[in-house]
Amino acid sequence: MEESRDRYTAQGAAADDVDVVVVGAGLAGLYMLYRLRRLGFRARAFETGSDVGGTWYWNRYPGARCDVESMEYSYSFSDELQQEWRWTERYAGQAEILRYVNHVADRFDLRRDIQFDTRVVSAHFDDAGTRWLITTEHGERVSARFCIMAVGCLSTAQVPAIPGLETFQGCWYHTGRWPHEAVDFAGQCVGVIGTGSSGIQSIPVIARQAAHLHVFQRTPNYAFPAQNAPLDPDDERRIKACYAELRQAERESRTGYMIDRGEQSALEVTPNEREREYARRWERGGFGYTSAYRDLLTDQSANDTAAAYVRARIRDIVLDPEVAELLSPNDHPIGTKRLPLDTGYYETYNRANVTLVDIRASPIDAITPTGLRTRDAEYTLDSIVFATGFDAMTGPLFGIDIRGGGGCALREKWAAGPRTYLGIASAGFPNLFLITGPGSPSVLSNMIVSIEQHVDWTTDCLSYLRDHGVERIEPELSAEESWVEHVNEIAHTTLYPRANSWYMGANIPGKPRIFMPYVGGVGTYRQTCANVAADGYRGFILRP
Ligand code: N01
Repeated sequence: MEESRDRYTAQGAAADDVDVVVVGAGLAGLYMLYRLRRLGFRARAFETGSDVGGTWYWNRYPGARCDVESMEYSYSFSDELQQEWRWTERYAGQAEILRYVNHVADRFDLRRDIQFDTRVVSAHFDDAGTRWLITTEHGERVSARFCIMAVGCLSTAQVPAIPGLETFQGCWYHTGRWPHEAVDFAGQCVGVIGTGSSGIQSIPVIARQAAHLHVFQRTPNYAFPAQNAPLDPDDERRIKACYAELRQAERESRTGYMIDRGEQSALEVTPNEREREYARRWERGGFGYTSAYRDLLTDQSANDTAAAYVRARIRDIVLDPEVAELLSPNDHPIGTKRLPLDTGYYETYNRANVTLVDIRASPIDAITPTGLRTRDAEYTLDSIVFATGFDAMTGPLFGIDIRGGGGCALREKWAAGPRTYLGIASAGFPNLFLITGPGSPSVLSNMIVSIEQHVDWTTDCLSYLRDHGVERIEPELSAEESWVEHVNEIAHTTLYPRANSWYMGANIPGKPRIFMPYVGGVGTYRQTCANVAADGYRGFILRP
């Protein structure tokens, strides 16, 4: 590759030069390394963790499991890989996915380009040299023509600022930073704070181990059965026989995974028909529920029918009517927060050793040395589990001091909300690429499909730049403004903005409320990106 060899010098020492620095060695970083190497780019990846896996490396909490079916939540880039790997369950658990990611790293010999136990603390663009200078927590500096942020969307764990945590004499954990050693809750009184996907997956498992479990719930959430089961070998054979077609269909779909999408309005069928359809989907399990009718995520009255069905199931399952009522969501349309898929969640509240505490009615005042105090009661706890989520999408990027041309900080540019062109790049930050960034389908899709699309698009772009002698690429401000407006406009044609979700930044105090992912669909988005590239990277400024 033709290169300008400007060398940064740091404290008298020459910095290392590569073509591309990749930040993160999760699913995105690994595939990025694979592609870069095949295209002949010299790349180096930095990873905070001690091994590969990203989300699946950190989220080791009891019950952690993927909510996309395992045959679809896997890479498609190598047919040998997808044919040889054997999943054991319909939805893979964390340990199995981590084994898979390790297998991929070994099979394609990716580890040799990854530096583990290394947090990137800053990435600064040098206008004169057209290079990025990346600094790690250990003080190493690497200079690269291109910088690729493969930092994940849900990797900045959020522990709420509850006074007194430092005085707690027991152990506390965050689901997204779970220890590698087994945590044994046997005989303990445990408190779980939070009832999002992580809480809903971990609560049934912790309840089976602990002497007593208190669940501190601020907002009830809809949970839908995963109906997980061992993977049927006939299903596996059938899918493997036509994997290429399945993967292509996923790429062209709305969500990146296969669902049975209803074309009717929920309001044009009879209540009995609706009930049968919802029951059928409940029995089948999985994300397909909010696709039962075409308007469940765009029409409040349609959505109300689907929400009412799940509330009725909660009343069927939970024996104590007061607890059932407390567990019944009523503040947001179903599906406008990511729908947690559960295994025995509501049934768990029938156990004698589980107590649901309503911290909306009686908020947590403080963590105490012996437990937790709400406005009305004191709870003695041996361990506290924070299932309190993440500073999503922007948090991982803001955790690095990213400065573009003229020293402009990404944090400042995005102070009122993320601004990208296609969710891939941001004006004023040349040669910086975001994998599954805000403004792309990302967290609304089968992540691995979106990751592969972004990595393919970005690496094709790098090849194009190399072949055409282009040194520098960044979005035009006008293209970015139009994209941000489009992302926002299309989000407001749906019910999504009605929920206080992490999609909206609403879970982080002070974070701007902007719907961050692109809701227009994986297939449509993919075509838009392909058209931009086919038009010579329309909307980007390319400088020789
Ligand atoms: O986090 P969340 P999560 N005091 O933000 C509560 C993915 N994921 O880790 O709603 C008291 O959804 C908060 O209450 P409220 C998936 O995309 C996937 O569970 O803000 N409570 C809420 O109940 C998912 O959507 C899988 O009132 C506080 C909970 O904590 C995303 O990760 C599994 C609080 C946080 O829910 C995030 O899920 C797990 C406070 N100060 C996660 N602050 C799969 O299946 C927050 N809460 C692949």
